[in-house]
Amino acid sequence: MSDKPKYYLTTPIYYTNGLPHIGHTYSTIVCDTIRRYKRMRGYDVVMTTGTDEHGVNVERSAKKAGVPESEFVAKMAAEWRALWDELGVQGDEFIRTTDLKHAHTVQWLFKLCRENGFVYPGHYTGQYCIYDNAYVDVKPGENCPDCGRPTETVTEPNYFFKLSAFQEPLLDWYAKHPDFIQPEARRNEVLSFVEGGLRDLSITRTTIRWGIPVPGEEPHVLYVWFDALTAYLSAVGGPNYEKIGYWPANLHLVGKEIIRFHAVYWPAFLMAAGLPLPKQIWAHGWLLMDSAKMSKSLGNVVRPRPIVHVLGMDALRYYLLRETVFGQDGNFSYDALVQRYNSDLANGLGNLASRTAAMIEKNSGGKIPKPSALQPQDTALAARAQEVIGEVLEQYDKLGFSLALEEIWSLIAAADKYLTTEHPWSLGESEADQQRRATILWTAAEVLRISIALTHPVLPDSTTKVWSLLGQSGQPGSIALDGLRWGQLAPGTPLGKSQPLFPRIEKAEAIERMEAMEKEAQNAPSPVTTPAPASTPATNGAAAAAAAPAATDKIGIEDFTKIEMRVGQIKTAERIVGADKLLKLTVDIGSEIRQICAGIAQYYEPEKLIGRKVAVVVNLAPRKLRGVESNGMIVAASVGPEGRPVLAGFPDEDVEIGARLK
Ligand code: ME8
Repeated sequence: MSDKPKYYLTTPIYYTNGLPHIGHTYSTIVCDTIRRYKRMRGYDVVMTTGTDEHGVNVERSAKKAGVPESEFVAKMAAEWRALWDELGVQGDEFIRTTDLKHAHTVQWLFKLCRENGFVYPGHYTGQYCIYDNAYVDVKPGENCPDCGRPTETVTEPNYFFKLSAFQEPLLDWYAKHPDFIQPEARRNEVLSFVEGGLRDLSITRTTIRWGIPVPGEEPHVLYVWFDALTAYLSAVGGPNYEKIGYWPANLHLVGKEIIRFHAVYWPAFLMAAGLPLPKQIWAHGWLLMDSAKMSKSLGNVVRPRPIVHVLGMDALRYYLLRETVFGQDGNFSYDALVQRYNSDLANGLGNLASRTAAMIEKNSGGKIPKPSALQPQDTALAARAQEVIGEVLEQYDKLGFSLALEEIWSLIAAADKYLTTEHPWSLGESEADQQRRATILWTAAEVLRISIALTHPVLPDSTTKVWSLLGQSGQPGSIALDGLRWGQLAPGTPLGKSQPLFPRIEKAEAIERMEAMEKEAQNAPSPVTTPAPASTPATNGAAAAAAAPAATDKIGIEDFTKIEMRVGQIKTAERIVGADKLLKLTVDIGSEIRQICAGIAQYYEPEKLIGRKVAVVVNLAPRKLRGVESNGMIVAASVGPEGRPVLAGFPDEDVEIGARLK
């Protein structure tokens, strides 16, 4: 067992009756950022996310899709999981409330509450909101006060939880643990709710089939919130939580609309069962679209994938954490997103990295130079960087992501200004000038190294590229932030390969592409009703020409822009044993080197392909061909009846590697 201090945090366990939008993405990215940050501070961290798969809503959605509930939720959970992977989210535990280990934990918790005298049988009649899975305090015929949708009158025999018995214990707990609920406004809201008196809570249902049964008491199934909240515990051992060692959680991060479930019901269930309570519940604000909460029911959602396809996952992560003050509501706008991308990422971090590396390449033989006599402006920048380290860690500890990033970007701006005022490019070749230039370039590179270490939890992808550009070993995620100090950049370290970070993008075009993809996604059928795409190896090898499309098959420009094609250069090519048609290629596409399999082995000699420029579809999902991973597709014409592949190329002009085909 690790002797590092443990840190356990959770996202909400998301409903599977819809697909993730950037509201869900926000909570998950925040958790992932905290997870990465805590690791860099020396903690043994576990993060749980997952899917909340029971309830009448799922019953109805599955019926509508014409599939069994289990199939419905399995497909939806896979979609959620895949998206988190694409966003670089490193969840350690993905718990599904249909997992067997979860059902056991829920039944165990119910049993403990019952044995301790906090569960009793009764009947309940009330207005129920099937969308929020909660009884609501309205009259028959009235809509849900939370989501505005119709409620249903439900009468059923069920088991009650004696929530009323926990008013005093909860108030006592809140008083003794002033940081239990964050931020302050949410704490006050919960306090006044509990001070107003607590009514017992119905925690089983007999009107719903799709849920975790109460053993020996069928048709009672457990109330979805009793079920879902327990997922936090079942992910880390359930009844064996002590042995696993991560419970109680340090942090449940949720949106503000579910604070009551987390800060009142959940601690009451745990108290009733005699189990330890989580240390903190943090309820963040909402992402708004046109001033309303972004939500599936209002239909005003924006999905993460189009943004990731056009700007990259780091751009979305940066925007979400920088633009909204954590805890408050924040408006989403494509305009602000692209603005931030161009100004902070392309012109800020990206530019500092590329200009510093280019100058070191040119003047210092591609090795980190050795600084010599320092001038006041060098030491001032060093002092500022050292100060920023402290301030950023302090902000991250308070979940002040926006301020932390502001600090880092002020350091980047200071380094940019320093380069401009010191203008190392205009120094000559005298010994003194060379030494001065070396000092300036080392100083700029050291600012970059520190900025990268501090930014890594938010921008995992691009910081990894800059880290290797600076010739640093390992991954930035393994930096110990507690030991980060000015002056640790070793002179003489050779730079790594330069990779484009944040290519500048034309705003109108970027927005048009994202909006077109978003529209397309909204009109797409649910993944549960859509058959999986047929597996056609040719699409990942050389593109075999499909039959010419019929006139009615024409596509719009928005479909075409979804395909990202770039100029690539073949670096290596080799045959694959046991696959006569396939070649394994490595292709430089500007931003990275990709491994791609192409079905051209019968027509092209591998050694003759080296150095050849080709058109590459770069945003195809990776797949395995004959056990070899292929990450992209080389474009080729298919000629003659046998479909001989002829590689598309650029014979007339020397095109830049990575240039986009439009
Ligand atoms: O409530 N802005 O699941 P859910 C910011 N299954 N965050 C948002 C958001 C927005 N516009 N919309 C959603 C459930 N979220 C239950 C949770 S936990 C044991 C059970 C985020 O799929 C935010 O974190 O409706 C919110 O609390 C959560 O998604 C709701 O996800």
